[in-house]
Amino acid sequence: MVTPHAASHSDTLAVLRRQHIELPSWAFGNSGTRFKVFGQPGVPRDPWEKLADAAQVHRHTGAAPTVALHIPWDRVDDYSALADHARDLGIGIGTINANVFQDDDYRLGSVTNSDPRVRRKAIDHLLECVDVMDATGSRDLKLWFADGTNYPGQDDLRSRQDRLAEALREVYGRLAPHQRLQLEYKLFEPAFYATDVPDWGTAYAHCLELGERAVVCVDTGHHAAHTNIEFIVAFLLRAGRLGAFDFNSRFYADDDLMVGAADPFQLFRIMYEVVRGGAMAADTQVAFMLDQCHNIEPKIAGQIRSVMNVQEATAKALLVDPDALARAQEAGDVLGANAVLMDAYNTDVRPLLADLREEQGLHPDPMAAHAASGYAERVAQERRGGAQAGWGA
Ligand code: LRH
Ligand code: MN
Ligand code: MN
Repeated sequence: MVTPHAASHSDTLAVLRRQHIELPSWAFGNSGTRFKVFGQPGVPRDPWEKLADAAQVHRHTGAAPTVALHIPWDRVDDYSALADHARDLGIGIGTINANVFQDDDYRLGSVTNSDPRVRRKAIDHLLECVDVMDATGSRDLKLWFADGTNYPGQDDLRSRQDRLAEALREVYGRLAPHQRLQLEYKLFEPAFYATDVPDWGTAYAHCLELGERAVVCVDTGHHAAHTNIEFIVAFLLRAGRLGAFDFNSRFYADDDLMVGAADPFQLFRIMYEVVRGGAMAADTQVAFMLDQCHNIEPKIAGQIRSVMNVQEATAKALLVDPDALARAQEAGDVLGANAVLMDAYNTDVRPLLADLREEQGLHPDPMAAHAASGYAERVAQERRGGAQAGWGA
């Protein structure tokens, strides 16, 4: 058996200590499926309370210091005041997600719509999101388009690419030099026949046209079954175009379940490529974000569990011994090379992470600490009539 001893123990701890996982504001609101949104007691009534819940996740994990906003779900009058509020809570505002999918005008698409009036409206919203970034100090604008068609012949596939490129060019041109455009792809849904940004290749090609600060966001739930996501990660990192992850897990479609729940081995393989590609370095340019909905489980605890799942996958990926792996690969030792990875994956890293938390002054078990804190019971008393995550809001 090859004993995993990859990075030295202290290097591994240093990486885990600085690991930063961004939370989605929408994970704290009520959510559901097309069939039912289940309300939960104590859910936030506004963006200010969503930040308070995110701060609770950070308080017990020490690894989730920023929150992504979704505009207009998180629309407020004063975004710098919201950023101050985040700071007072010990966290910060991260990525700004645009929303051009929840308006009757977007029935046939947003930036790819054949109607120039609708395209203008969509682009204006994207530009407004850059204004929000200016106020919050955010680096990343994340764009996901629900655009696509349901029937062959419904619209011209190629013209829609032209309209998309034109819109992206205008938004990219509005960014400040320190700001980036994240382009997120998704295989299908809500469009079923053709989606305008269906895969990483399309997103990557548009990013290349735009310039260096246009990067691809990999939402792990947005692929066909059995897609080798770690290959995409390796490819994009090599090309310098992996901008972010939207982590979640799936059994069937875009399920938005807790990351690492459906397939922890896949998450490990992804995190191994992240480590291999140098993206766990202190100056990493990759944003690690959760994009999940907790329809039936408690939301804050669901986020805590997800952060822990990413930490565990990362710790295991850091245990892969690169020298032993390279030796086995060079020797064509198929089973030996595979064993190096499997030995790391099969290591129980929970004690290591518990020690790390204690060293940071945290409870070794964030789930237990949150449960014992009484936070959920307190907000259930204080908050009445919590808001929906955004869907249908
Ligand atoms: C689309 C998506 C995208 C949206 C979020 C709410 O499925 O992954 O990132 O912004 O869900
Ligand atoms: Mn996403
Ligand atoms: Mn999604």
